[in-house]
Amino acid sequence: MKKITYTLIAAVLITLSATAQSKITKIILEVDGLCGMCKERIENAAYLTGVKQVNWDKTTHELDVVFRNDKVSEEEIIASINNAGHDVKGSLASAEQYEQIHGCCRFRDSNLRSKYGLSEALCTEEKK
Ligand SMILES: [Cu+2]
Repeated sequence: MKKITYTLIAAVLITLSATAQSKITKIILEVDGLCGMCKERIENAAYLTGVKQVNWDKTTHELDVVFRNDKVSEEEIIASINNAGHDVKGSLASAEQYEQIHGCCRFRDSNLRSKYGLSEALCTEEKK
């Protein structure tokens, strides 16, 4: 009986410490994009190991990310999105990274933006 009690206490302690260690973080990033193809590209880029949930809203441009901060960092997620060619508020994609973006997804193009009813791009330097 004593042994069972100790085993139970040990099990409870292990469960408690595991819960304390797995740190689930939720962040919302503003990510520029236009269409459903952008959504797929952005979400795939953000879905790194340790990321539990991603959802980019085409209208609000908000990307919800739920991740384990002991497995992956916010910086790594942002870097991956930039690497896929998309601008994140506070961290724009380089010209080379943006170059990979498909012609119909050129979210910095002011003509395309107005077609989608979008206001000014996060990247205001380059209008092409
Ligand atoms: Cu697109």
